[in-house]
Amino acid sequence: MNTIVLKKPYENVRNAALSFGLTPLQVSIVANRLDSSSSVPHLKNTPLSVIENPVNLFNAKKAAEKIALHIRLGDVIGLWTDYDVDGITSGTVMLKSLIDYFGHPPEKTLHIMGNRHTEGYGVSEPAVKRIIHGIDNNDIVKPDVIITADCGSSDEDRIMQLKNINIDVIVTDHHAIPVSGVPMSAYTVVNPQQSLCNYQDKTIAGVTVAWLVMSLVRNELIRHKHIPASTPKLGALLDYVCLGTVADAVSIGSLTNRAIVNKGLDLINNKSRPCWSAMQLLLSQEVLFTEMDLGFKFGPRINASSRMADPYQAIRYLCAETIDVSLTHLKVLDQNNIDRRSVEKEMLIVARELLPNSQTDKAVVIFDDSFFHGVQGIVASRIVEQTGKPTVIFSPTEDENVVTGSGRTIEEINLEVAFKWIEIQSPGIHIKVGGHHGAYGCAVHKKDIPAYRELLSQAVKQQTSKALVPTLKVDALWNSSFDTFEQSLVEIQELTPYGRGFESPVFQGAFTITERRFIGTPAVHAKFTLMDDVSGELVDGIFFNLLKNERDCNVYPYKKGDQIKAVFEISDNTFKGKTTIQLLIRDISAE
Ligand SMILES: [Mn+2]
Repeated sequence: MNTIVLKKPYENVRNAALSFGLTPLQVSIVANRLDSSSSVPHLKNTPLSVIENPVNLFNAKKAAEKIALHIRLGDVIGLWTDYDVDGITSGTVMLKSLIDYFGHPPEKTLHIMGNRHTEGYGVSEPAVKRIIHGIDNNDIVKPDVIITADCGSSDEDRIMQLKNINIDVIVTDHHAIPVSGVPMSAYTVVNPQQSLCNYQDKTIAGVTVAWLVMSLVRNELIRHKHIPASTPKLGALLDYVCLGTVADAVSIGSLTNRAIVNKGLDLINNKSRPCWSAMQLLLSQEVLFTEMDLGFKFGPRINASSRMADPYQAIRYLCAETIDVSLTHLKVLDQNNIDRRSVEKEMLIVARELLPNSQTDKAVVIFDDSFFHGVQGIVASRIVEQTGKPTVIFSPTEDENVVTGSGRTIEEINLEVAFKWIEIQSPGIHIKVGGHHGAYGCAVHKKDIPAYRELLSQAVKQQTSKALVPTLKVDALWNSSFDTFEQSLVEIQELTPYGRGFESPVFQGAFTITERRFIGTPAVHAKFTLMDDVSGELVDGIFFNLLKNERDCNVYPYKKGDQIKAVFEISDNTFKGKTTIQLLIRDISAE
């Protein structure tokens, strides 16, 4: 059962939004999400001009000069990225920049990703050994320089090993800087999180940092006349940047991120590349893609490749030169995703059985020998939804004494603050740790799990004294100042994109059920026709996974004729070319 909480608007933003001429519905959306009024005028159709000059990114120019030098020398350039969507798109952006825009020979461009299961996140020890001893024991020359993206900030030891064999490492990243500081052995570190960085927007994705650095490399190469001044700017790569941004769940309240998502979606919907057409074919998509599609359809398929199999499969899909080839690769990703879902389902059942009964714990830490590393973050998210508490799911590694964990959280609790607090309380408990506000990963000794559970709970207690329960946040009670559902949806869509930090609006209203039936196989979803008690308007509603199993339909308490309170989002549903308004119901209770 959810606790319903009404969001509190920021008054200064409310006033600014009102005077800027937003509708009452839009005012409540904006004032519940932003704490500063300065971005109000730029929220609709945020233009690319809001993106700050990359020169302001600390060390970006130094990095760009060095990268440009290696390009001019024709050196072998290694690109080292994380294996999630942000990392994979970062790798793609850097590959495309080097090869397509800067004319660097493909055979002198190496993309290196750790194996999620055997090598782990970031610039990991086993992956460094692969480089020191030759990539996969092939006779490929070692890279002369390595550029990281979306990783590297907490990899000093490994970066030092690379430096010792004369490979300079340029770190580009957006993850939290560890307590011990930025990696000293790196040639330079570009990361908006570092205290010396004056770049205003600290919420950009790893792929955005990589893209900004590459745009400075372009300037450098033009300055040195290595490429013509007519070389196009890197704006056409914003489709990839957009995908990484949405999938990494960075804040969509940020104007930079909003501008990137708007432009990227335009490119994707204009089928600027075969991979976007292939996705449309696979999904039989009838309408334009939205940021929700990127998050819920593109992201999981691209992530599934490293979770279940080979991360390079996702690169092959994204970079394919024809729709046919792209679709062939996408079908493999799609199968990986189907496998991922079934593993996730089984793991979630076990995790729910292992959930402690204690209400006083402020965090959940669960380990089981059967757990699978590739989906532990997703399972952690589900447990957060269920319990309302920050959660770390641990799974076994090849070393029987060591477990790796993924943490997820609620908005109010900052995991970066939490894991740094743990680090100070119990130095060395983390064999490895890294992440940011919303998510982190770590490795600890298996014997330390009970201690870790206690530490995480204490760490969360430092940030809140409130009892943590699952909550549903509601923007406003549905009222007569709002327009019809159809017009309201238009107003909501004027403020796209939505995502973390700028969530899709949720309302609570009073309705009478005029029709109810259960659908699906098994029939656990409910379809309603509802009458809005305020306006008398009739509207369709759907409540996915309302029942635990089909048999419960006879005992479900709310039926035709009942007056209820429903928490809902407004959406539309297109079926066979016909679009109708449909409320996505999240909670029903007695009026
Ligand atoms: Mn990232």
